[in-house]
Amino acid sequence: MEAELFPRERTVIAPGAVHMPDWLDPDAQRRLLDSCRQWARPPAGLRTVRTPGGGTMTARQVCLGWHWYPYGYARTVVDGDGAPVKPFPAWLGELGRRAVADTLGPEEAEGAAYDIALVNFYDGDARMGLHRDADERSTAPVVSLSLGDSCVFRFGNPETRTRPWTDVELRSGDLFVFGGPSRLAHHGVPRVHPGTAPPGLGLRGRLNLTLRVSGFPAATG
Ligand SMILES: O=C(O)CCC(=O)C(=O)O
Repeated sequence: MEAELFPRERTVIAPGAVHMPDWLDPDAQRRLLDSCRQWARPPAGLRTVRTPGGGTMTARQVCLGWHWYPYGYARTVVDGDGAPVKPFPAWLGELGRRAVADTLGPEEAEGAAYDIALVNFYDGDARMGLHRDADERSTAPVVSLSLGDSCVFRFGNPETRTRPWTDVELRSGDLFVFGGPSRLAHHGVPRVHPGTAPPGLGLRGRLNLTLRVSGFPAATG
């Protein structure tokens, strides 16, 4: 990305919702992309998500730790190949806690046992409608990491799918964390800007990882 006239800075978008530009350096982005490529392989790999109304989500998805389907979690890909969900690696949980400590402070990160990752891949004109991440039992902050093409990330309010909202440009390497009063805010991706990924990354399209704490008892599911 060209040098900015004004450097992008940490911004509080709403109470408990923080955008931290360039949190992952180019090496960290490449390593995370390599992992995403592994996770995307079958079994339990990248899939098209079908919604109960008969539609499909345009972003394709792979899950770690717990498998998300509309609208719940399971230990196997109940709406796909039926394989066990891939494990959630300990290093990703550490990354999640560090992300929360760097944005909301160390107290917020304490005890946040991240155990779910949803990895969304946007190519073509994929996007994501406004929704809330409300299928988890824990109120721990959601950690969002972006790789590849930049996008418009729409961050709204917990009450309605309508305004007020704030449109934030998320670029490769950016971190966005939402917790506290913003944990259940509506959010979505109305637009991805094709061809804007850093040339050295080697990704066409956009990947987003959200890390979440399930709050589920370990033995169920
Ligand atoms: O792609 C993004 O930045 C948002 C992803 C998202 O909203 C989700 O996984 O629930």
